[in-house]
Amino acid sequence: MLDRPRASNPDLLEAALQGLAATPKRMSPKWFYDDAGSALFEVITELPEYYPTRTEAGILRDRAGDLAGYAEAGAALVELGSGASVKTRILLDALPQLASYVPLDISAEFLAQAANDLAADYPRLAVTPIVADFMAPIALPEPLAATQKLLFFPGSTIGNLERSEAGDLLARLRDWPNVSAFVLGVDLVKDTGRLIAAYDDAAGVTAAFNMNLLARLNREALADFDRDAFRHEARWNADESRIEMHLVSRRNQTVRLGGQSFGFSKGESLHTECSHKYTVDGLRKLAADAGWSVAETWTDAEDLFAVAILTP
Ligand code: AVJ
Repeated sequence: MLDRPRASNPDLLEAALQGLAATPKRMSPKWFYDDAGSALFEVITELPEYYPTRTEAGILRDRAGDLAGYAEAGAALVELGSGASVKTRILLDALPQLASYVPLDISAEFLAQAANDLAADYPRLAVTPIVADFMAPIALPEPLAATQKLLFFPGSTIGNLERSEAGDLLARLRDWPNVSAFVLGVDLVKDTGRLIAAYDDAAGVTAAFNMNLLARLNREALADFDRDAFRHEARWNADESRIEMHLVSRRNQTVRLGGQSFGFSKGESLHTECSHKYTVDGLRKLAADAGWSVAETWTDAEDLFAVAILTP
């Protein structure tokens, strides 16, 4: 047998081989979230420019009293894309009747850590994390299917999906059995300068978060990206009403990955993320088209962010 180097992450390698061969070049934002990327994202959520996290938490704290009616005793809180599970605590504090917490996340280690921390702070709760990519269909373990569920999808993570994919996901969740309600957080369309600043912060944390993908590709997918040869860019795409993150090549260059070569011309970008922004009406329509009833749409005083309460 030849002793050739092997990619430590064949799924990432395969995704990168496809994404770099595409025009324009692109990668799914799900690849941001290795341990370093997940930790950088937590730093982003505390940046002065990054308003979504603290704004959504404020809405949830203000409305916590109104949430109590949406889950019966013994219900499970099921959170999609749970990350560090910070906002979860607001719901758990407001809903003492919840008996279990099921965080779903793509980053296994981060998920285990967050689940452990939460379980330690809420001894009443059965915490059962599920490593899953919510972009793909999720099989519910049997006991969970039969339990009443309050779904929680905060942070405007749904904004990473194309509008049609977001509709598909909402429709799939609508088919889950025994759901009492769905708490969905969505970032709103606003002044472009404010949006760009949130994705290109002065301290450069979002740039580091974006560039971390190149480090990950080098480490896990046999690539030789020169980080100094790319720069972070946040763009507002008005036609699609979304922020896009790009890694823009500073010069003509060739990158090796998994035994293949990929040319980048100067100014060419690797498109790494879409973050779609909604209007409240657009959010209502998205949910209604997927078969949900819209019970509430709560916003903050500045209309930066919306939390919708959907019912089956
Ligand atoms: C986790 C997808 C909600 O789109 O605002 C933050 C990710 N990217 N800064 C977002 C992100 C750059 C974030 N979501």
